[in-house]
Amino acid sequence: EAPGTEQELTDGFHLVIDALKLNGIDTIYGVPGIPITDLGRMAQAAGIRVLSFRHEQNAGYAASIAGFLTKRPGVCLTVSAPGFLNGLTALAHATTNCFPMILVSGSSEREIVDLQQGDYEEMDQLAIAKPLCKAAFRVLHAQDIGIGLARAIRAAVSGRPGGVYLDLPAKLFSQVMNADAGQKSLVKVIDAAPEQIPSPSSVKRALDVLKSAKRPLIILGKGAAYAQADEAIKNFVEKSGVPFLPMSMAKGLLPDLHPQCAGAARSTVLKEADVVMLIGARLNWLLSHGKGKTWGEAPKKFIQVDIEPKEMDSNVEIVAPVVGDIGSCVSAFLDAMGANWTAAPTDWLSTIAKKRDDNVAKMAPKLMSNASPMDYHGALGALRAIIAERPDTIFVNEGANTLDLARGVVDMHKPRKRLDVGTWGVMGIGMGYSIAAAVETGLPVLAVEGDSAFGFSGMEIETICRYRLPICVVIFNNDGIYRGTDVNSAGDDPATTVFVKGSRYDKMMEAFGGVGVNATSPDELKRAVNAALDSGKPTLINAVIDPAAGSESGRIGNLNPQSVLQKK
Ligand code: OXT
Ligand code: ADP
Ligand code: MG
Repeated sequence: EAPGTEQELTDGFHLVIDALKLNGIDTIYGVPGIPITDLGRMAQAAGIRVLSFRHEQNAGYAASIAGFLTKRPGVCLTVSAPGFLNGLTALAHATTNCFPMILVSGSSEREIVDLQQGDYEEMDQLAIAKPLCKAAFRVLHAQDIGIGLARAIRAAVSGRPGGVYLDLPAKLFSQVMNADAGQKSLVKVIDAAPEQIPSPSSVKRALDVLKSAKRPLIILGKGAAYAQADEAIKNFVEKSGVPFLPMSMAKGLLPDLHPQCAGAARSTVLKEADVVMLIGARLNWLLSHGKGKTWGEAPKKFIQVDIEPKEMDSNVEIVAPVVGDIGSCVSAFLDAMGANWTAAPTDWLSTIAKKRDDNVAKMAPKLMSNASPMDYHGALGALRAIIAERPDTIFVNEGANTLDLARGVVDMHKPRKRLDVGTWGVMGIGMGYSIAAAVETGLPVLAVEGDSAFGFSGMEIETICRYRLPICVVIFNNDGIYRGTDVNSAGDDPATTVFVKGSRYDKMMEAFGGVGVNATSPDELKRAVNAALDSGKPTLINAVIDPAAGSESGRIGNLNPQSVLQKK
């Protein structure tokens, strides 16, 4: 055969890009460098949106939340060894949170890496990624790129979603093959996350248990938000008449102000419920493992709806496991409930309503405070009103007090509008999440960040300005981690939990051409946020919070180990 002309050839670069496009992947989050700089350029030229970050961890968090928001794998692209490792935290985070994501990383030459001969950025990346993700693949030949990407996509989104690693050695990109054969080698993934229909007997068992309850409770988790079965879930909850408790990122799946919402009566419902149906929520630390003081004395029966069979009985006995995708499970419940389902007993509903109204009434006056410097409640009262008026805004949230208090104060009105630290309680998701939320949804984003939390991804405000994204970052600046008042009694160094007092984070934003505002009262804060959301201009508001206002570790101070020898 005569050697082909340029038009008849393709190479690794182009096959990767063609494979992504064939599978509808239109956005890449990453950081360029050897060996993937040209891949990014060519992808951009081919119409893929390539967002270039300042640190791979933030690009990775962006990809992970893109997966949560779209049910398609978010893609993060990194260079070898250090770039790969920077992205790996986010890949592990995606796996832990059940978000579909693919970390695509360039890597060095196999022959040299395996003999440990000291290649440029040498590292056995596949081996390192494996224990931290759902699946890991390496492609050595251009003709396998199509299959490699197909496997990565399917692994990320099918069953319980998670993070997948795809290793692409530098040499692969310049490998050449016949263009026709190359095109034929690509795979369009059909039905990547097939419906998983629950068994009819498991559906009947679950409804029988639910029907027998005197004090039933439904707990909605972020798996339910991910499922995008919003109507079916709403119909099921309403038809059942059962009160529901949203986990943090499930807030808004049904509105927080829904009459059946028990969010403001959390401890009461967990203690007193006799039957608990978990939908896309795990009985992990956030639910005290389904046992102990939080759950009260009365015996409980758990029903669990989850796509992952191994989740059942992970912490306590599940009397009615329902394995399937949430959309199918909830639809099956609706079908099997029939026309005359009896709603939950009214005395249970009124117990909850009373507790909820008490808690809401207790909080109300705190939200009206216009004190300066602000406390958390005063500042959050202003933000809560803004979100009520602009329910489509995506609310990103991290910190300790900044997180825990915002979760309670700021009601969510629509599904998948609250994005936060998730299963690990990790700091650093803020700017990556905000960028992906703006890019994937086109909606405005309000990121409410503790000053410490912001520091983990703060450099990405340059990225926000560069892409002119409609993101308003509010920093709750209390001069430190939890509080800004700690002192070091042993020497001249500052205490370990405090920062430079009176820092002006708003000035950082101005350095990149964004809008910076210093807000010292709830009124100023409210004006500045409204202006930012109206204009869509990248904005950072330094909200000055009383350094003494917070408490150690927010609402989870009980998790700190205590020294027997030294009491705080
Ligand atoms: O029913 P009761 O009476 O009990 O009342 C409850 C509700 O019914 C009621 N409620 C309401 N009342 C009235 N109205 C309304 N609307 C309403 N809604 C609810 O309020 C109470 C409380 O309700 P809640 O919040 O639902 O219930 P509770 O009991 O808190 O729930 C338990 C949990 C466990 C589910 C919940 O607390 C939760 O989800 N917690 C998540 C906590 C979390 O993940 N925290 C983040 C990690 S903390 C720490 O690790 C930090 N670090 C270390 C670090 C990390 N994380 N990562 C990395 C990479 N490196 C280091 C650091 C560095 S935080 C941190 C920085 C902190 O400093 P910042 O400056 O950023 O932040 P500041 O603290 O602001 O300074
Ligand atoms: P939360 O932190 O909100 O309590 P978790 O992350 O602990 O939520 O739990 C989410 C659960 O949802 C996981 O066990 C996961 O397997 C499950 N899940 C995710 N997507 C689906 C889906 N489409 N159908 C059924 N279960 C799902
Ligand atoms: Mg702080």
